[in-house]
Amino acid sequence: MTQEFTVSSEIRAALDAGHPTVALETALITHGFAYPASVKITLRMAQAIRRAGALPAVVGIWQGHPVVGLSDPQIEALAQDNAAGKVSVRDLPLMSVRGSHGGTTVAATSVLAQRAGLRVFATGGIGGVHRGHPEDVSADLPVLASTPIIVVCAGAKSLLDLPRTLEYLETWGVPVVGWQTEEFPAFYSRASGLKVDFRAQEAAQVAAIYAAQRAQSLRQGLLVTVPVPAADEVPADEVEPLIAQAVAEATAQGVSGKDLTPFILARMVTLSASRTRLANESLLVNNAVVAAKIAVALSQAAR
Ligand code: PSU
Ligand code: MN
Repeated sequence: MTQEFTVSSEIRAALDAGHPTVALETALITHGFAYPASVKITLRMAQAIRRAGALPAVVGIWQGHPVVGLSDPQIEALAQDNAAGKVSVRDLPLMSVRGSHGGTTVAATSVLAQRAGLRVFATGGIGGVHRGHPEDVSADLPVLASTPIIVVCAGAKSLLDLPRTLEYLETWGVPVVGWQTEEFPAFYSRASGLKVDFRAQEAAQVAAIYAAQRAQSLRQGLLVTVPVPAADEVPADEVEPLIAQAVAEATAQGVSGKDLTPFILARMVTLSASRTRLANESLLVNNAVVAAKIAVALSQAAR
């Protein structure tokens, strides 16, 4: 039997030594950003994680095989491969037969990273319940409900149905922690009008919640939501009409399923004259730093 997944020697050594590590996804490379912005943002996140004292582990599918700790040349090749797939959990076994490259979503990245022994993962926005299509629920949500990993994000994009997304997380027992905020952030915007379950002021508190979850034998993950830095936010009243237009275009063109999120993201960048792309990049780097702080706090708690 082939190996379930490969862990790079650098990440293996860090895990064995109890050194802080942070997982990164690759769907944002293959489907979130155009080349070469896709590579640049991932390398910026990786660098921010290293500066904050942790080791980045980029997760993706290389020639059909899951890898935790892709090399920089592999990241580059993945980003340049126009045929690379968007890989969620249901796609993992299909990829092993296809043998092609793929970018892993929050769902697939969480599963692979957690099994490799990582406890923290930094991303942009999680998938959720789609607005107007409550039957389209991202696999990110059930995975969060069954995978003990800390996912650091900027909330969920307001193109989703945020109240329904939070209801799902509540039903399935996933705590939603606000990073120095009471309010659930809405990705491009800091405000959503919705509340988180707990406000954490520092990384040690997040590490303590995660430790309590484990001590209580809970299988859920922990969602940490960090507002986009104020200087780079696109306020909700500016984002809303763009989302409405992008969603209407998707419906008119029959875009659905796994293509919906990438389609809307790409349209948002065009419609906002790249302001949403800048906000997206800013929040990704910021989330990487917060995730690294949490990873460091987890390592210190273990000493
Ligand atoms: N949010 C972003 N950019 C992205 C994604 C989410 O800001 O590229 C990706 C993530 O990988 C997430 C996925 O897991 O979209 C959700 O897709 P879907 O709704 O098809 O599950
Ligand atoms: Mn979907």
